[in-house]
Amino acid sequence: MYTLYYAPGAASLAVHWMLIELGVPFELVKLDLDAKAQKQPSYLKLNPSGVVPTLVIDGKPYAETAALLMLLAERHPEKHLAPAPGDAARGEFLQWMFYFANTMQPTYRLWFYGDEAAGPGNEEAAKAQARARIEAAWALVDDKLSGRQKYFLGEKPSAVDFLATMLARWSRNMPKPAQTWPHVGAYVARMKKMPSLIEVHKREGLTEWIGQ
Ligand SMILES: N[C@@H](CCC(=O)N[C@@H](CS)C(=O)NCC(=O)O)C(=O)O
Repeated sequence: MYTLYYAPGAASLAVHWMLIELGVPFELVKLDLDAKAQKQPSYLKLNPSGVVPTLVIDGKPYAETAALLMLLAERHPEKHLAPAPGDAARGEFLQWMFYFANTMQPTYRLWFYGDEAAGPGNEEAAKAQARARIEAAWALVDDKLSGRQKYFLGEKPSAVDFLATMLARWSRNMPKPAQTWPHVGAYVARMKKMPSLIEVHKREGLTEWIGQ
């Protein structure tokens, strides 16, 4: 049994979306981030970093969005959301999962939590750095998507697409949203047609971005 601790539109969205796509039973626990529910002692026992998501699997809590996507994909191999070890596509799969988790996602944290990285009063400088890095990252991704494949690994979606699409969504109110790049724009338009992505927006009460 799965229990996902989440907040609407946060990093938990990719995991919630994948649970829906997998069609497995799960429970949700919504956290109010503005009320700092993620910093309460009871939650810190599950996730000592005090962030969402946390996914409890058979009573044991696990964290880190990209790891959770990889774990879920591995636990449900019949859905083919991750190439198995030894598969020719495995290297590219790992590369892009780590690119988004390790290179791109932290720059969004810098954008949304500028004071955390640069100290109070330096938020604007941190955001300017973050913006430049996020835009450079989307330019690189645009180049990758300029080939003819529909998804990151080819003709079928994988865990990479769940992470990449969520990160593209996060740029929606930035000066240059990810969809501004032509190949990313075409990719995002394709992803937005995925019924499970539309469904997770409904379930989290999110109206922005998905219908645009
Ligand atoms: N590396 C973590 C980052 C998670 C994260 O930063 N989550 C944000 C929401 S998108 C959060 O919980 N923010 C509340 C806080 O930091 O207090 C992951 O990928 O799961």
